[in-house]
Amino acid sequence: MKIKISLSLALMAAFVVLLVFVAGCTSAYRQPAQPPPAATAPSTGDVKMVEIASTGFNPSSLTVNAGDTVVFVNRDAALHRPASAQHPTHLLYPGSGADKCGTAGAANGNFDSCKGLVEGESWSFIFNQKGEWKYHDHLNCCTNPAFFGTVVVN
Ligand SMILES: [Cu+2]
Repeated sequence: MKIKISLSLALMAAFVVLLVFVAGCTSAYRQPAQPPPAATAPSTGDVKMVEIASTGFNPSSLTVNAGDTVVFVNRDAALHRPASAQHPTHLLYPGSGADKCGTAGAANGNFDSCKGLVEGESWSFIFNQKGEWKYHDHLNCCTNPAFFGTVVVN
């Protein structure tokens, strides 16, 4: 009888030790939480802003360095769509084109917001190609000469 009790006590103790060991192992091997992958590659450069008002782009001419991000923000009640010259194909900036809208967007190097920005909405583009890049507001360019701009990338 005494042997039976001590045997079951020993079995219970062994079970508890095993339980603690397993719990310790699983938590020790747990990996630290990883941040979710970024939707687009982060820019390594500066961030500059171009505001779009009813009077046009401000500033209308901007100089940046390759790798800088330009944020276009709509401060007007009307829709505005910044896009590479020339209207309507938007082919001037390498890799751009109105025909690439719908699936590519800025993530694929397309200098075209591809949609009208509503008031307060912003759209950013990373300029990796050096040069002087003319652009326009695709939705207002052709009736208002204010809606043309230039980004110079050094
Ligand atoms: Cu256009």
